[in-house]
Amino acid sequence: MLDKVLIANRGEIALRVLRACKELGIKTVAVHSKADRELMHVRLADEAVCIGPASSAQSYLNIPALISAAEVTDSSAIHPGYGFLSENANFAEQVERSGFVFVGPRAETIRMMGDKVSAISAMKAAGVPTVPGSDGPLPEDNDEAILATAQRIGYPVIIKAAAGGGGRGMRVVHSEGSLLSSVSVTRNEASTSFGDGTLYMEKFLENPRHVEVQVLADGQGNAIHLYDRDCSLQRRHQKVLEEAPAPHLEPQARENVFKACIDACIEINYRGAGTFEFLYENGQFFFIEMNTRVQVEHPVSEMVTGVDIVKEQLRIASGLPLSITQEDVQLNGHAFECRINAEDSRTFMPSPGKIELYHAPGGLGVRMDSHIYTGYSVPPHYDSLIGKLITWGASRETALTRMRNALDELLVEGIKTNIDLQKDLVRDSAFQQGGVNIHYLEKKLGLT
Ligand code: MV4
Repeated sequence: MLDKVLIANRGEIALRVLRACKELGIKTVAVHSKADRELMHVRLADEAVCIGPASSAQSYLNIPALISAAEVTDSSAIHPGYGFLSENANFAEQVERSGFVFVGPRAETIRMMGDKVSAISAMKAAGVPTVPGSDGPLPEDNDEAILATAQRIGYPVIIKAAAGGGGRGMRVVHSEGSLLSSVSVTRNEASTSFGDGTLYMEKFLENPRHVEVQVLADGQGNAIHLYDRDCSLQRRHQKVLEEAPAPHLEPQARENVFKACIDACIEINYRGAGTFEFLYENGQFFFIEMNTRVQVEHPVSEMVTGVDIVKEQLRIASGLPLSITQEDVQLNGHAFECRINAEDSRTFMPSPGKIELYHAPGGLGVRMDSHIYTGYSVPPHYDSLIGKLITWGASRETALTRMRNALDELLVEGIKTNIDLQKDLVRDSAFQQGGVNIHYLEKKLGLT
């Protein structure tokens, strides 16, 4: 087992990784900016290293400082959490070249998945169902070929940047007349934003759900899935409320997609935790992207399987095989996660400031993953996530009832939060029925 892990992150995920390390008897190193020296991850880690003066995100992106911190503390590995450097292949490469274990996939896997064109072609080759599309990059100098590709796919189509993902660098095209100008604008945006103007094209699915499959693979020939999550409730590509399993899926399509994900992990010799993102429409799954990190919403999968995803990440990074087989993973009950954000309920703008009172809910089937406390100041510059409230129940209805009650117990005073929005959502009748699509929340917010 790894001896000491440096956690290259802050906030709730730094605490999440700390807890997993402690259960495994792994020593921990926190890193922090000067402004963050009072934070919970610094208090709870065995050691802490200040890696920068900046109160902005810069410190946590400073690769030389992170590697120096690993060196001076004699750490054996670096866990990146999510965000920051978690899907940066160059970081993973530098970590490993410096003699540390990167808790995540090999750099080449991260690079492959970061390029959405190569990710899709690898998954398609492995038998994962993909969206009908260009099957490769759009040519830079052949307008006729681009028009023909769109013709073959059928309008509407969506133009996406190969280096994009998570909703950045995309444009929907409804008819031939606007195709070439849209391609040109999207290419310029992609070049400017990502330094790579490579584009691809897909059939635009009008009303899909966002369903993802959690996997774990040890890079030693073993791979398992931890079932699915529905993350359709989102606003401007920011997920708001997630659940596991995804409700009302076509059973055969679902079993097929689980098998395809596992086969793909074996095929590419995947190592670590990963997420296959799908659009789900009319009973069919369409792969769009793979995430090579632990995700914000991983707890809902943990609650319905009993598998500690971060502990498995650390075991895999230690060179150990998966501690469980697929037969050991039983889907049990239902879980929801409400993201608690420090934000203005009308404008959704971040709302930093001092938390005058914090009281976390409790009880059976209630989990609060958060780093905040009464007196904590939510800093500006970072994303607005201040915690995740997760509930479990033997049935979806029980889990949802627990979430309603837990949200009523949750007190965060002194700053603006989205708690009232979450209280409203868990009482929404379409959401209570289950299976709303990716447009549901934005439409609801437009009306209310
Ligand atoms: C799509 C799509 C419809 N058709 N691709 C947005 C985020 C990025 N991961 C992929 N996205 C989409 N890709 C095709 N072929 C609609 C979206 C999309 C979306 C996807 C998942 C969750 C929320 C979304 C919100 C708007 C658009």
